[in-house]
Amino acid sequence: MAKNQGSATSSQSAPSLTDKPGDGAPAVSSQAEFVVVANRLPVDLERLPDGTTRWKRSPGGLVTALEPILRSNKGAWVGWAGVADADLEPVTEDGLELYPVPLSADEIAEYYEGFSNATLWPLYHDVIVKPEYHRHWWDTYVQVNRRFAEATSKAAAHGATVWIQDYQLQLVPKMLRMLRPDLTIGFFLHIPFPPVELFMQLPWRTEIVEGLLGADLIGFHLPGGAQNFLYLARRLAGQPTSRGSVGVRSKLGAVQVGFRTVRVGAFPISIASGQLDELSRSKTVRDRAKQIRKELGNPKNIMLGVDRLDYTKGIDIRLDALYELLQEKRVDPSETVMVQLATPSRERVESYVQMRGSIEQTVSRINGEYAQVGRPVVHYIHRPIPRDELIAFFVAADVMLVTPLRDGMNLVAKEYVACRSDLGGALLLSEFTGAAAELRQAYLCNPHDLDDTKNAMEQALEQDREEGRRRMRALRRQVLAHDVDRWARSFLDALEKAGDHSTTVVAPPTNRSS
Ligand code: GDG
Repeated sequence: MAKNQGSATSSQSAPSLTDKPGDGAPAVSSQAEFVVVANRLPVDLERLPDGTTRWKRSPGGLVTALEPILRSNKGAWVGWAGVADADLEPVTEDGLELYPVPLSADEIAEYYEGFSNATLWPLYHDVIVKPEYHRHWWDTYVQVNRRFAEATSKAAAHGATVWIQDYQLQLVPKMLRMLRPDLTIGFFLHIPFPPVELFMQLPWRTEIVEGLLGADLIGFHLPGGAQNFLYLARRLAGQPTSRGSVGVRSKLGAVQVGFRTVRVGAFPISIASGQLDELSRSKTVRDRAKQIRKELGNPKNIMLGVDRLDYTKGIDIRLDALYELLQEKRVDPSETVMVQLATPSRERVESYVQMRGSIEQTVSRINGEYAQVGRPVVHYIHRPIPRDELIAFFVAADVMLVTPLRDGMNLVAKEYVACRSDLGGALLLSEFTGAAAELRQAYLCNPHDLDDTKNAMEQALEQDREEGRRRMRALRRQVLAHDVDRWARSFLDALEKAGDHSTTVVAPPTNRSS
């Protein structure tokens, strides 16, 4: 993708790109039978120094999984283009129909950084950080969700199937159903759904539950999330309120909302494991992995962390564990190196600014006390790195550190396993990730228990080669058999069954085996 569209007449703050036929990118021809709705489009609008703009592909698991389905079903994607105040017409880019939803700078601050990432994100992740409840953030969340629903309503053909993604858009299912009762609507939550005691804090808890109940199928990573939701649906949406809630009855896997049945289920997401396995076997990646080991001084053990810099990921915990193991001389700084790749994330949200400061202090403290000149113990990189380079790091690492306090799934754990066709390496994995339900042969730890985390880290560092191969073989069997393609198909199959008023069948892509 990333073709220069060259059609922008952009001002510094507000690019206005109106793609018409003949402007370089073809306009969208007709309504779509299958529509994906996500906060972000699978492409970002990039502003070039000369003032023009272009689409740059932002690859992610979701795009990889859904692209073949989109292509074989006249699919469209509704989402924000990543730039404030950009007024963009629907456009076909590299064969994908894109419906950009505009967001103003204020809306980004209140709907995205505010309600999504400083209210919902911490609330849904066990209130690791205190969620902030602001009425004006909520108002903007409602306003933006309505805009997404309206854009989707325009994009979808009669009887189409719509798949809405994640916590930023929890009101869209109900709003869309009111606009378009003919559609089959699915919703998938990529983060944990919290237990009732936490969810009940939310001043707008009833509206959120009712918003989700607009879908025909609501998917979570784990059965626990589905159960939490079922309980809340009965408790919140089941009682008649001044807002006029409808009566709700729930049983295992389904909620009865008036005459409609809403299905609820667990669909653990995965990665394009076959593709990653193949890439990691290439000579270029293998050579680069060797070179990385050499650049790090060929230490006996390389430990690796790969995360968005987020307080849920437990980066501080793995650093504290390493620090204490060094203090207790259970880890030798002359033969152990840790690499932490930390992608910048949500840098304007206050709790992220504070967390970054404290992590960087711990890195300095460890290096200050244990590094030699030219030989840091912790290598900390705070910028995104290219995909191929990331794969080479996975191949090079002896121990992968995945220690979140709470994580919906954690794809990094699965990516590491997919990259280890040599059966080398060990995975340290927090019990509080969705991935831990599947990756039982990892070195599991409770990240709230520093001693337990230290012990598991030590065991992973000292694992016997044969034991390591046995564990990795079992982990790989799970990850290679359950890939992201299988995830998408299982959700869409269930959605098709759930949407009894549907006239559309979402066909699987023709070029894949099942
Ligand atoms: C949310 C949920 C759930 C990271 N740094 C770089 C880079 N990455 C890639 C990883 C991985 C992805 O980003 C991160 O995915 P995670 O699943 O680990 O975490 P979240 O971003 O929090 O994702 C999570 C997920 O949604 C899917 O449902 O699993 O629980 O929180 O693919 O490899 N990629 C590149 N450079 C980097 O520096 N190229």
